[in-house]
Amino acid sequence: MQAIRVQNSFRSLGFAKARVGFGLKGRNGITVGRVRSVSSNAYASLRNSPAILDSCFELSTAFTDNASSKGYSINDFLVYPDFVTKEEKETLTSICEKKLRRSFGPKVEYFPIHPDSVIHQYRECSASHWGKQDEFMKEFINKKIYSMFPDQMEWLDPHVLDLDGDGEIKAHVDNIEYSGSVVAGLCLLSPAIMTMRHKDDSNIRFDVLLEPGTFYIQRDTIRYSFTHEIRLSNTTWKGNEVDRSRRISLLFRDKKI
Ligand SMILES: O=C(O)CCC(=O)C(=O)O
Repeated sequence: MQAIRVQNSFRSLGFAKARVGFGLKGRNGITVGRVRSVSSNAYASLRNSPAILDSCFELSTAFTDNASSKGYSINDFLVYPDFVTKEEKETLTSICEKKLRRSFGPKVEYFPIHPDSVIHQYRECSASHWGKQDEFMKEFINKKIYSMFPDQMEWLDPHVLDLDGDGEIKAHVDNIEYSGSVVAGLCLLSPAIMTMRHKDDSNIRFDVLLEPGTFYIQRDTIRYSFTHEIRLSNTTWKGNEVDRSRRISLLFRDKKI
């Protein structure tokens, strides 16, 4: 059985209204959306479609066999491929890169290992402010990302994680003291395969293909009972080689209530 990392940073191992956007152009030409309401009941009912389950997931037999006895659900890892358009991906990547440059300077140097010892060859910053793009990004995040969740959820500052081509993320559970029931990510630049393993039995696992432009939500049973990792060695998806190179993810965690 593999070791589970539980860290002391943010990694360690009702029916209120929410808002969903559908189609206004923001200042950068990005679609940030008009606002409509959905309930937190609708959030709880979100499901991966059969087509997404087929194309983006690989479940182990042990995962399927133990789901009801162990009480976890594959719908606690939701995948939305093509969540943003090509134009939006480029705009968001450029904004994230500018944010990284302001945090670390123009020379691109990756840190070999994070103090939490989970992430290798990476740069990471939290973003309470996005410089000149602040208004635009906050509107985008509110209307496109937070609108997927119930209104009463409160959010920590987003993080930008830049993983070099030879970077990787070891198995961990995000610190349950630091944040709430959601770890969500918007994936940019290159695809990655994320592996989730049950904390008590690493045979209970599934892999998820995260293409650039995908938004994923890891919540509740999967967020708490499964580790997640992105390994350098994991580069084959359904028999095809995945082009693992530099990847940026924009990460959202809710506040612990
Ligand atoms: O980059 C990602 O999508 C996941 C990042 C991650 O595992 C973390 O920040 O704890």
